[in-house]
Amino acid sequence: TKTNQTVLLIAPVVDSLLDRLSTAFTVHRLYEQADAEAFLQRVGADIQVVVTRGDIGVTHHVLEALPQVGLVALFGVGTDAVDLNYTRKRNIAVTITSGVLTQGVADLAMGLLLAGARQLCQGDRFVREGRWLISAPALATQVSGKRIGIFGMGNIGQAIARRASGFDMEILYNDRQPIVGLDYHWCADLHTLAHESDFLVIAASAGAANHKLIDASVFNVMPKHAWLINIARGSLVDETALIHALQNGVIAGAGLDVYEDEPNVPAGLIALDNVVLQPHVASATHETRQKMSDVVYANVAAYFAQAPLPNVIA
Ligand code: 8YV
Repeated sequence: TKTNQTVLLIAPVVDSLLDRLSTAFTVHRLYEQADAEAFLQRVGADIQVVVTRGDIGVTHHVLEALPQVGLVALFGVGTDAVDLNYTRKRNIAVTITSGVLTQGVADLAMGLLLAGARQLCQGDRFVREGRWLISAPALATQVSGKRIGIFGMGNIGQAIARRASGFDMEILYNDRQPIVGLDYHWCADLHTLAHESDFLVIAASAGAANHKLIDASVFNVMPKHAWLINIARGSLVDETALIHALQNGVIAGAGLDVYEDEPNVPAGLIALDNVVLQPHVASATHETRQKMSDVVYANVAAYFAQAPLPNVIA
């Protein structure tokens, strides 16, 4: 029955998913509780499923208050905000919205790359502010024919590569190993990739092992004309070192969708004209979010039906 199928929602998700979940199951919203601790003490024992966003995850502390929980269903693909060692130990399954956001995220990666190199934001302001009437626009940087270096060649990295090949770009990548069947140039390490690329695009999953991996040592080997694009996670980049590199002409610019401490974007980045900033929206299209909702719902429903979980990881 509905009452013993209980879901805890950690953070807001799209309304259509909230509506569907609420119609089928009992849904508690942690983010609406004034006193989360008291709330967890009251309902924690009833919760069987946690639904949360990929970028927000769920803390140890909350999971500890849920003795019956058997599934964490992520609205997203990044698992860095969930302690997978702990969920494994507790025998809690984790599902992600695999596959459905690949294209949207790859689209935004190319958007950031083009917006940065072709100065789309500057051009827009130039027209709106009437400056075109009195002067000529500045020259920008060509994208077609350049080298793109993709760090992290999973589904998203490969979708970016396919788009880049449409721009006649030369494609290089780094991943743990060369990927069988991929006809792009594999670089054995990040620094070689960074050194060889006109555009370095970060598409790797994040975790403790690659925290702030893109640091000053990486920026220092990048060509001065190179751009950094990040649609993965802010934690992969040493943001202070990035700001320093951008301020001092160590690299040409950056296109960023993700940050170390969202939604706080450092004033140092905001002050720079050679960066394009987006508010973590790579999967935020009507089409993608609808598919993500469907995947989350399917996994929660499967769990309660004691059926195999379609998108389980680990
Ligand atoms: C979303 C994401 O921003 O998939 C991820 O890991 O970061 C994004 O798709 C987020 O999970 C939901 O708002």
